[in-house]
Amino acid sequence: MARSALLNVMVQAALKAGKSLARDFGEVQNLQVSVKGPGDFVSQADFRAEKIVKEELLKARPTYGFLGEEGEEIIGTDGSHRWLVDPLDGTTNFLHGIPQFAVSIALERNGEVVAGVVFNPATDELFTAERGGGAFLNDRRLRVAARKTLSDCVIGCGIPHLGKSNHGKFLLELRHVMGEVSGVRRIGSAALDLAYVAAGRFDGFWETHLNAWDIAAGLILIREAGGFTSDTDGGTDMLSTGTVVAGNEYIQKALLEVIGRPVPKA
Ligand code: 2AM
Ligand code: CA
Repeated sequence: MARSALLNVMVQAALKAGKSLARDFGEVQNLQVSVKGPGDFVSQADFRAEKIVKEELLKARPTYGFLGEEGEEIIGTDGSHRWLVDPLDGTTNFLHGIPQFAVSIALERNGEVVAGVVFNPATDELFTAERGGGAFLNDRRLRVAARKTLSDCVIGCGIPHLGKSNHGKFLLELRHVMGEVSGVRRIGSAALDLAYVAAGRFDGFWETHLNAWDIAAGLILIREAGGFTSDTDGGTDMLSTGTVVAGNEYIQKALLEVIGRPVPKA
């Protein structure tokens, strides 16, 4: 597997930030038992990781724009390139000592995602993809799962929580999906969920109310692994709508149809 210089920059930034997160994750496990809990500490861990990623990326490409979850957007002098970065996707897991979180880094060129890296430092799994070059988990080439019928499939999703407005809509989608598939899973990191679709671990995935930095890297991983993605309207505007439906060519279509079904008659 030959990585381009740009992808190497992204990988180095993800590994360095991942090292910082892994160290902080160890501390979270200690703080877990205190009454106050590790809340403030986790916000610090988040900022530290974003700072590392930002420094690494801007050192290598000083003219590119940068949009991260934590800070103000930097508008680059090179108007055609922008980094989309989530330094800690799966914050709730991290806070609770659950080892399912990731650094997610994507590169946009003229509004299109051309490279992506998702790194889970707790499992040392590094997912990478660049346009036309395929998708990889560490050194292994990835391919989406080949199952063609929903009844054989394990489908990932995101579940809304306190403060989100879409509880009723999600329950309706889940009601339709769970009646058609062999299992539904919820990891809690959209970046990892999408990487799992690319790796064939999940046959499909859907979630709404996401941000561009949660999904940009995962979307190219899936595309380069031979999979398909759309927003919940069937369009290609996932980064702006913050909604994703993913799978191979059969399951993506089937899932889109199932989650869009109307309320059943009583
Ligand atoms: P985060 O962990 O970086 O917040 C969980 O369903 C997925 O939704 C995660 O990828 C999570 O990213 C993302 N997400 C986006 N906005 C969120 C929010 N306001 N609260 C919780 N999760 C959010
Ligand atoms: Ca996120």
